[in-house]
Amino acid sequence: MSEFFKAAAECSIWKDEAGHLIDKARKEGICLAWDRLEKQTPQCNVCDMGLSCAKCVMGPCRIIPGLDRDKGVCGAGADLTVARNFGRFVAGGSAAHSDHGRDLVEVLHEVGSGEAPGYSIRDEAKLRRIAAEVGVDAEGEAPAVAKRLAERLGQDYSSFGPGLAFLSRVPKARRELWDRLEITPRGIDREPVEMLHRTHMGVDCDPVSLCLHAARVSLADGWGGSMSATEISDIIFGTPAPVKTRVNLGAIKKDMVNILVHGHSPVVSEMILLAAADPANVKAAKDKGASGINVAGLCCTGNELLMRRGVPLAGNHMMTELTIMTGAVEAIVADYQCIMPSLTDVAACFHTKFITTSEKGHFPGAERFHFTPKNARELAGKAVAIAVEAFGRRDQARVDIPCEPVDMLSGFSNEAILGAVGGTPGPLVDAIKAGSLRGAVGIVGCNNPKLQQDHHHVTMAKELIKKDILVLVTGCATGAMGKAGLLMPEAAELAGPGLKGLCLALGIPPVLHVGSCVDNSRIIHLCAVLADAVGVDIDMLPVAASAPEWYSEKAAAIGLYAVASGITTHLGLPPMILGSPTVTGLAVDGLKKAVGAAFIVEPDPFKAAAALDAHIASKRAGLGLPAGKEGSDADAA
Ligand code: MSK
Repeated sequence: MSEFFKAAAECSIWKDEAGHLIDKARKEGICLAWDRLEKQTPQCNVCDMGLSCAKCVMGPCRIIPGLDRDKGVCGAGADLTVARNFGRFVAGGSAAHSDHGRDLVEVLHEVGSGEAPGYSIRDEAKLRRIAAEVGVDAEGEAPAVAKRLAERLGQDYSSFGPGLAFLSRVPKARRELWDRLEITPRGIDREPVEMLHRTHMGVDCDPVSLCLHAARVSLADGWGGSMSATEISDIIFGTPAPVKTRVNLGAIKKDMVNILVHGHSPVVSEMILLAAADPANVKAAKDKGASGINVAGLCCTGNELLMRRGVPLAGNHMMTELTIMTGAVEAIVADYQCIMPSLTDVAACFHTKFITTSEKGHFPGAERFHFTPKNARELAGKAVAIAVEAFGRRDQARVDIPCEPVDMLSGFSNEAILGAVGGTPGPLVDAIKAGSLRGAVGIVGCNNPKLQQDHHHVTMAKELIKKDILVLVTGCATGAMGKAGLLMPEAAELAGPGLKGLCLALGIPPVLHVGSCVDNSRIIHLCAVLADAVGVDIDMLPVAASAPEWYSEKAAAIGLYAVASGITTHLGLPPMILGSPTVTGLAVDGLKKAVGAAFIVEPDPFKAAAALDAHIASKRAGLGLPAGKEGSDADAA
C-alpha cells in the first residue's frame, strides 16, 4: 500500500471516525440515528412491503392477502396500494429537487433585475451559451440575458409553456420512445401534482399506468428542475473546474470558529463563505481567541461549495450528527433537505448554534433567518457573527476531532471532463470503442443507517475501476469516496490497465466528483452527449448507475429518471414495493422492455458490481465492441 493510501486508510476506517464519536455519544447519553433505528426495530413489515395506506379516513388499511385482508376499504389491492405509495414517494423526491431548481430560477431573475446584491453572473459565457441553446436572445447586457433566461426556464414549471427547455438535449430516439409511452414530461410542477391527483382514491386504479406516470414525474425532475438547478448554479456561481480540497471530520479545525453549511442550495452557503472571509468578522473571531473562521460543508450544500470553491467537506448524511459530537462546531447553517430534525437536539448538548435560512425549512429550537436574494449578504454576516459569539462558549475539554483530513480532487463538471479530453466527446468515445475505457457508472446518493455507511459506495467503486469502468460520483457518496482516497489521481493504481492509462495521461482520478444530488443531471446530459456522438440511444451505451446506500425520496426520483432515460440502475436497498408482484416485476424487468433499462436490487456490493460489470459487457457486445480488458492487472493483484 502506497503512503498516500495509508494516509487515507488511517482515517477512512469507520470505527476510527464515525464509530469513535458514536461511542462518545453513547457515553454522554446523546441519542443518534443508529440508536433511534435500534428502537424502531423491528420495523413494520407491512409498511416495508408498501402495503399500508393512510391516504383516506376510511382507513388506515393494511393489505395482508394471506390473512384475508387482500383489499383496503376502498377496494384497492396490493398492486394498486404499492403503486400509489411508490408514485407519491417519487413525486416527493421530484418536487424537492425541482423546488430547489425554482429557487435558482428566481435568484437568476433577481440577479438580472439588479435586485440581488452580493450575487452576480460568474460564468457569462455559459449564460449566453445556455440562453442560445434554449432559444433565448443571448445578445446584449448579461443581466438582461439572465432575466430572459430565467423567464424561459420559469415557464418549464407551468403546463402552458413551450415545453421543457432541456428536452432538446435528449437523443431523438429516446424522445420518440417517451412520446409513444406518453411519459414525456409536460411541466415540472404539473407531473408531481398530477401524481397526487391520480393517487387520490378513485382516480388512476391501474398500477402500470401509475408506474409509467411515476417515470414521467421523475423525468420532469431530471431533465427539468434538477437540470435547471445545475445550469443556473453554474451561471451564477461559476462552472466547476478541477480543484484540490480535503475531506472528513478533520475539515473541522480545533483552533478556529467552525461553521458547517448543510442542505442543498448554494444560494445561502456562497454568502456564508463570503461573510466568513470578511476581515471584520475574521478580526472578531481572533478577538475571541480563534485563529480565524473555517467554513466546511455537509451533504449537498457541501458538494456545491466543494465543486466550485474547493471548500472542504466535513461529512456526508450519516456524519451530520457526528460533526456536532466533535464539540468544535460553532454553527450549522442549514437550508433544506436531508437535515435531520435531531440536529437541534444534538446541538443543544453543546455550544453549537443551529441556524436555518429557508422560508420552507422550519426546525423548532433553531435560530431562524429568512434569506432572500435581497437580504442574503446582510443575514450571512449575522449568521457568522452568531458563530463567532458561540466560540466564546466552546468547552475545549470536550473537543474531539478524531482524524486528519484526506486530500481529494473535485470540480469535474461536464465542461471540465470534456475539456480534459480536448473539448469534444470524440476521445472518450474512442477510448470506449477501443476498450481501454469499458464503460462508466454513476455512483450516487445517500447513506442509510441500515448499512455500514460508506462501505458499499467504496467497495463498488473499487470493484468497478478494477474492471476499467470509470466512476462518476455525486451527493453523499462523495464523502465516502474521498475518505477512501479514490478521488485523487494516485487512485489510478487501483484501476485496471486501460483506465489507469487514461487517468495517468490526463492526471485525473478513476472516480470523478461531478457534484451534488441535482447534479445527477450532469450525468444524464453527458450520457446524451455520448449517445449522440456514437449515434445510438442512451440505453445502448455501456453505462449504468448505482445508489448503494440510498434512503431518500429524491434518490428514488433520480433512480427512476436514470432508468427512464435508458440507464440501468442498481439499488442497494429495495424501495417499498415488494408487496406488489406487478410493481416489482416492472421495476426489475418490465421497464427493460418499455425503456431499455431496469433496476437491479442487490445488497451485496461485490455482487452488485459484478452485475453492473456484466451489464456493461452486454452493452459493449450489443455495440459490437471488444470485451475490453476484463480480469485486469489490478484484479489479479
Ligand atoms: S444530501 S438525498 S443524503 S445524497 Fe443530497 Fe446526501 Fe442523499 Fe440527501
